[in-house]
Amino acid sequence: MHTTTRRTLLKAVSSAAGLAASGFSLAAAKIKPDAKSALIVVDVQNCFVTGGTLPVKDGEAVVPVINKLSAAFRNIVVTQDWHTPGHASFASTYPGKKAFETTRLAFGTQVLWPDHCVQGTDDANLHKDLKLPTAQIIIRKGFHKEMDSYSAFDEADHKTATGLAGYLKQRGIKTLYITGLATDFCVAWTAMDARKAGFDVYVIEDATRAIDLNGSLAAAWKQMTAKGVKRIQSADLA
Ligand code: VGL
Ligand code: ZN
Repeated sequence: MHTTTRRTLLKAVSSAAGLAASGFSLAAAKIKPDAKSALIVVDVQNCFVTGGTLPVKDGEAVVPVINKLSAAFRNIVVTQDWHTPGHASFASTYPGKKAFETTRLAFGTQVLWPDHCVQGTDDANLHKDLKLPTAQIIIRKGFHKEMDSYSAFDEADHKTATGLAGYLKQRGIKTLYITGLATDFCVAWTAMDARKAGFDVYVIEDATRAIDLNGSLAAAWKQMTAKGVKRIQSADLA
C-alpha cells in the first residue's frame, strides 16, 4: 500500500475511534421539547378504543406511550370529541344512511359515523388509564349539532374557531407534538390546521392509531407531509 494512503487511512480510523470514545453517536440527535412546546393529546376517549362506539383498531395502545411522553412536556393540551345527540356526523341522523358511507353537507363531504362520543356519556370520557395530571386545558369539539370538527382548531366550515390557536399563542407556545386518535381524522386535521395557524408541528406516529377507511391513512400522511408536518416516533424525543 502507498505510504500516503496508509497514513490517511490510519488517521480516519483513529479519529473514528476518538469520536466513539467521546460518546458521540452517529444516530440522530434526540428532540427536546422546550418551554414553548406543547403535547397535544387528541381524543383518547372510550368511544375510540376497544369496547367503544367507534373503536379504532388497537386504539388503547397509545395510552402508555402518551403517559410516558408526558413527562417531557411542560405544556399539555387534551381534546375530547363531544357531540350532541342527533349530531350531523351520525349516520343515524339520516334515514336510510349507514355508518361509514359519505354524504354531502353544507361544508363539504362528510363521513357518516356510528353515534359516538355523546356529551356527558361514559363513552365520551377520557380513557381511564390516561394519566395526565399536569395537563392544563381540555378542548372539546364537535359540539355544534349541525357541524363536525375533526380538528381541534377549526370546525368543518374551516371558519369557526375552537379558540385553541388563540390559547396557545397567548401562552407563547410555538411547537406542537400531536398524539392520539385517530391518525387519519382528528390527528391529521389538527396537525394540518396547526400548520395553517403557524405552529411548528410534529406528529408522534407510534402515539397514534388510525381508522384507515379506504386508504385514508396513507392519504393523511401524504397531505400532512405536504403541509410541513414532521413525522417522528416517541423514541426520537429526549
Ligand atoms: C374522529 C371520526 C369521528 C377522531 C372523531 O377522533 O379521529 N373520527 N369523530
Ligand atoms: Zn366525532
